[in-house]
Amino acid sequence: MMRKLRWLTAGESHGKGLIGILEGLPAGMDITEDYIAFHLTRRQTGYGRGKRMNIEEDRAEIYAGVRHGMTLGSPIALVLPNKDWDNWRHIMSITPTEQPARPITLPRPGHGDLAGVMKYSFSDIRNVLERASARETAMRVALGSLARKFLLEFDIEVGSRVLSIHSATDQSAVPSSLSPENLNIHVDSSPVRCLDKQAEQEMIKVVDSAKQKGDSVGGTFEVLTTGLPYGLGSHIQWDLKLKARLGEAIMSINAIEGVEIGLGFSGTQHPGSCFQDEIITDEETGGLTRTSNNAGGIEAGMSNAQPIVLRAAMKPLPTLMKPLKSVDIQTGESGLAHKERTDACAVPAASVVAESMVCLVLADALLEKFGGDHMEQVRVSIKETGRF
Ligand code: EPS
Repeated sequence: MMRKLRWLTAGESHGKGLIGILEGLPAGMDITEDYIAFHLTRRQTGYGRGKRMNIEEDRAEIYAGVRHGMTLGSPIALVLPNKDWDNWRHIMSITPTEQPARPITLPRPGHGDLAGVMKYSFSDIRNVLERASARETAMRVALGSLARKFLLEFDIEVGSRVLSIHSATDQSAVPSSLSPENLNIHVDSSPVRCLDKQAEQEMIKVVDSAKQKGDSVGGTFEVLTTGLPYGLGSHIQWDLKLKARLGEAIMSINAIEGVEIGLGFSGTQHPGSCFQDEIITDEETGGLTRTSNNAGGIEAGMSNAQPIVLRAAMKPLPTLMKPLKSVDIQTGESGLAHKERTDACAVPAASVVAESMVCLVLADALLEKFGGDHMEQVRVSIKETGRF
């Protein structure tokens, strides 16, 4: 449901690399490969990742759309090579090979293995798992960093933190003095990207324990956005609603099984009189503000100038070192699911991916309302017509 931006990714997890194209960003925005690399590194860190992350050192090359460090308004193309490709040249060979690798035939419950081979009539699960892999989210973060830079030009900040991993929960609130960018600086120094130090230790423990048992753990995280004006998205049609657009983007992330905005599910425990955010005059600015932000910054599908608060749930990853029951798709015999190198926990990485998806959706919605061909046009439009 992108209206002004268009983007696509290509690439298999153990192929040559990932490719992404983002079209629709205005001309005149400064961008460097270092800025993109900074956010790619944020996604790679996080307690519980497997050995693959020691191999990859993600750095995207800008292939098109930028000249002398500035966007041209033309499609921006990024290439992100897989360092691991050297170890996979034979298995993932693009040309036919005389001795193909043994096919994978025992689908992992919870992965795309079974549905994928049925859908595409494959006899080798690798033909599905390579693209179903969350490796692809590296390119989303690369493209999302372009959208993030665009938003930052207008003081719109997006940050995130992990709220829980398995049974370990961080109950702390984000101090109002901590902007989303500062929140990121703070939690990026935590191996599990959480604020509370005691919760951090508990989270590390549950990841260690899962790893020891050959198991995996999921969790929840929160994405916060500040600085948005009124009126991104619209109430007039289902596919224009900002809430729907964010929901779609977050639900498209691998292993994400739920999204909530504001109080979300827990809001149902409050009567309307407590849930709704009363409107008052801000004594300092003379403008309008709210007594609370239970709606999470969106009302009737439009941003309401309050911070956007979004939470999401990631299921435990399906590749297990102690595999579950499965059936061989070639022989029909019972067996144990395919087992390969994986992450015991990827919740911290998923929170950075979710930030990136939020950046892409919000940049799109901002351009829809204040769009222009050049950054200066967008700046003037926001300054003259934006209401905060
Ligand atoms: C993934 C399995 C692991 C992860 C991978 C996602 O890869 P491998 O099978 O090569 O060890 O490390 O994530 C990434 C490569 C990444 O960049 O996030 C999976 O099956 O989804």
